[in-house]
Amino acid sequence: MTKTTILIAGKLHPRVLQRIGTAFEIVQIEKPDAALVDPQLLPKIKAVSSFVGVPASLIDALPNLEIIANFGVGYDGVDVKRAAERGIIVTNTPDVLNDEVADTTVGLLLNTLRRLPQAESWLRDGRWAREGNFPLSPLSLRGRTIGIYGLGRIGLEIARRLEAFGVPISYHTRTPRRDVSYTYYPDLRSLAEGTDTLICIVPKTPETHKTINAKILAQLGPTGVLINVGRGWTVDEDDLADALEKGVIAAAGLDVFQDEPRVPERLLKLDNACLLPHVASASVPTRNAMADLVADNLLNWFEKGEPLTPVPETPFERANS
Ligand code: A2R
Repeated sequence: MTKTTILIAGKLHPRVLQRIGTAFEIVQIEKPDAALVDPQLLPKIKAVSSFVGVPASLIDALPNLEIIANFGVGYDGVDVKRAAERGIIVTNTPDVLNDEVADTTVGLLLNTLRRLPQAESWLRDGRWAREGNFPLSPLSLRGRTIGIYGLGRIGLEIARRLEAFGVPISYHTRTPRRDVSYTYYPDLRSLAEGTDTLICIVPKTPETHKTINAKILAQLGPTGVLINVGRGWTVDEDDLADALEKGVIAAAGLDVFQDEPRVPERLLKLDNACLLPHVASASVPTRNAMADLVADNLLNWFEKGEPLTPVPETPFERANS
């Protein structure tokens, strides 16, 4: 029997290939560009897996495509509208990264407030011995009020962890959750007005573009702190750099940027910005779990005709549901 052909578009976690390499015929290309695929292979490809996204041009070039298995919970790089129009299932990797991203968010928050990376540099540079104690951090988690922008799978785990720190928690989503007692704000502006520590964990959608802008940052005020672990897309980086330079807010901790891996020079220069290279889910165990979910979606689709974690835009009606 001929094996089903799967296209791996761009660099992907090696465990995905280890898991599916024997069951399927694998075609690998450097980036998601149909021009890089041997034209004779295009009609054979029934699945695409990618970490960097799948544009409409690639979807259009594959007449027999059935499924796109995205590596990551955010699937904004996949043209999901085009996939849905063609009846192609898109899967992502929800839940398996919630704890890791939430843990990292708390770490980034504490690093931003207590300046722990700078304190370590102080020690390593010999300044502790030469100059004495590291300066007291002007900011602390004590007395803060947390506002979470996006209380989905990950946002909820962030909230649960912060509960243990004894800080009040509020949130904004389009629809209030019935299963939590945190204070709900119906819009982002009032959330920023009512809190001083804004944590962003919403997806990249047309509605969330640059929603954290000068007006929102001004509402946070001079002791305000912004933490972004969602997508760089959501923050107006020029407005943020202005706010950090002028003291409109006190500090920011960012794991995500608009044009990764490029980080604006203005942010790099700022001592009140704590910057990470998009590592929130980037541990060996969590990336392995994400790779397994990608592989299991593909295996389940071709062996049992069911995806495990289809995205809401390409729903899958199970025969017995
Ligand atoms: O608005 P709702 O009720 O659908 O709540 C979702 C919220 N959200 C928004 N909140 C306000 N304004 C919007 N325009 C908006 N769009 C979405 O974001 C929900 O509370 C949350 C998303 O949660 P989940 O879909 O469970 O995503 P998860 O797994 O927490 O990941 C969030 C994002 C990913 O899309 C990646 O970009 C990143 O974290 O890794």
